[in-house]
Amino acid sequence: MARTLRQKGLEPWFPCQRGPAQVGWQASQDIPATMGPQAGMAEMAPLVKRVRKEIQSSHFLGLVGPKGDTGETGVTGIEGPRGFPGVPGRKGEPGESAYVHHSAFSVGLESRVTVPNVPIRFTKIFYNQQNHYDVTTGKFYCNIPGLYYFSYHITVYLKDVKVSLYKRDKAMLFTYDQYQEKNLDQASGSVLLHLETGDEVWLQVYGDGDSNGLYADNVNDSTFTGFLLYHDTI
Ligand SMILES: [Ca+2]
Repeated sequence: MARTLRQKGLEPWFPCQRGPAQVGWQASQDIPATMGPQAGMAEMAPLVKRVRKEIQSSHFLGLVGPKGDTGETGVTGIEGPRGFPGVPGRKGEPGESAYVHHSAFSVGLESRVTVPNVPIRFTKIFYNQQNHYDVTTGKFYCNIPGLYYFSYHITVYLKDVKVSLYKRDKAMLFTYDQYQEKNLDQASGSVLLHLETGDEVWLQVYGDGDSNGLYADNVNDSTFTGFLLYHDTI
């Protein structure tokens, strides 16, 4: 192709020498002696126009230009389809048996209390499945550390009643009821206590022994109840 262009009187020309995009061909016989690489755009315009015309008529393709800048990031595509379900996880470890955290009792008097200042023995069993209440001693023994609820409901007859709920040889709760002649009275108390393993809880008449009017018969009960509300977390 260069030979064909030269036959047409064109010579290669680099007007500004800034890059291959500005390389072209011009009619050698039309280049003024004063026109070189430093020629102004106004002087070069006619020659550029003629060169372009010659290039178009000879189907001349210019040299490949420099690579352009990177384009902007495209729009985010649509979400893909849902994946397959994962593999099932391993079976968990067996949990703690709920039974180990059971502790409850509910017992009642079967006869009048006559002995003061010793644990009252409640021998009528409403519930004592774990045997944490000892019928022979009249004491509840803590096997599970935690928070416990205790309550007692006492029938008062013939004498006043002064009764205390003890924990580890210390009276925690006091109840005093004065007996009214020819009448039946009731006395009661309840409390929440935190117990450690081995703690003992019981009811006991306090005072000089003259206030032991706790009473029970076939139609009048006196009861003592306790149960674990929350066990301590380990
Ligand atoms: Ca009373």
